[in-house]
Amino acid sequence: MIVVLAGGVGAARFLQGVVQVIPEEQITVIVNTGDDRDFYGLRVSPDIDIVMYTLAGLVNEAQGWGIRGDTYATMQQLTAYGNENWFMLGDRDLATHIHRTNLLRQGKTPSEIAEEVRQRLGLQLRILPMSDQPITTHIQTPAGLLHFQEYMVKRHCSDEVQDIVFVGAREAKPAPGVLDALKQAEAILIAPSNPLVSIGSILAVPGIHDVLHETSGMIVAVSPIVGGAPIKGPADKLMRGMKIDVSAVGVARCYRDFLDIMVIDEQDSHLAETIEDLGIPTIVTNTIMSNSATKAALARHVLQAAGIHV
Ligand code: FO1
Repeated sequence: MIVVLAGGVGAARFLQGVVQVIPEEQITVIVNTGDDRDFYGLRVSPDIDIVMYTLAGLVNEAQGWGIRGDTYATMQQLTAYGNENWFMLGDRDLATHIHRTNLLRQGKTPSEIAEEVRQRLGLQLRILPMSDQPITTHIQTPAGLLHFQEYMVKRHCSDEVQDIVFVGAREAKPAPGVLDALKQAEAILIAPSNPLVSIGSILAVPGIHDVLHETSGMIVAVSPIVGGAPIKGPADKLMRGMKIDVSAVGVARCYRDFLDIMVIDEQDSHLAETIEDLGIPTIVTNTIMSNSATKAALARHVLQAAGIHV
């Protein structure tokens, strides 16, 4: 079994490659839920939805989130009622949040709901939220402690980043199956996701970081930073705020205490030596996932680096 630690868009695209190379039933994805937030009384779990919509072929490819061809009539009416509209939820996407919230009210857990939706969407891989308890990523800024979606979507990452806080992490537990999957994994792949918020929140769940030290499976990470900038999202602003070099070297430093192999892009080949000096063997390849073939090629490289025959 292969475990993938996943955030949103970058992870979903990476997984589109992984499912081409190994059977879906052999993949367990542990997904960040630190970005979850309630809107209009509905629980939105963006990274779980991004991963599921992408693998089910439903995603709006241009955005990387939401459902392709979705309409926004409900949002328009909510706006007419005076609601805020900085987080755009499409009509069909809202069905997912209504369904999730309804099941939560019936007493189902986030991992039970993820399993239910996965089956309904016809996906074969296992999708586990990192925790069934709420852990919410917040950014400490001069304007106060902001929920990650507020920092990113509402305020367009314009605030100075002073700290990253995972509210609720200390009291939370890994979701059922998470620790066992990590212990039993033949390989653990860290998707090209934001190391500080997406992967950082997974690592903040008590027990997960420790198990990464104990597991016998190889741990291989793909850098989401290429040529000194993230492919998507605000990783650069967060890394700068946290005084981490905005480069594949900075990413490797985030993971250095448990990482076995780092995968970086050809554009960053000059950084391989510096990462190897940290004691992390480094593989240089094309990590730009522009089409289905490049996604599969990257997945093959990463799995082979982890010692998996593909
Ligand atoms: N990102 C935006 O920048 N603007 C939006 O209005 C927005 C809506 C949205 C709705 C559902 C969903 O699942 C994701 C959505 N995202 C939106 C993306 C999301 O905020 C981030 O990409 C993830 O949280 C980062 O992993």
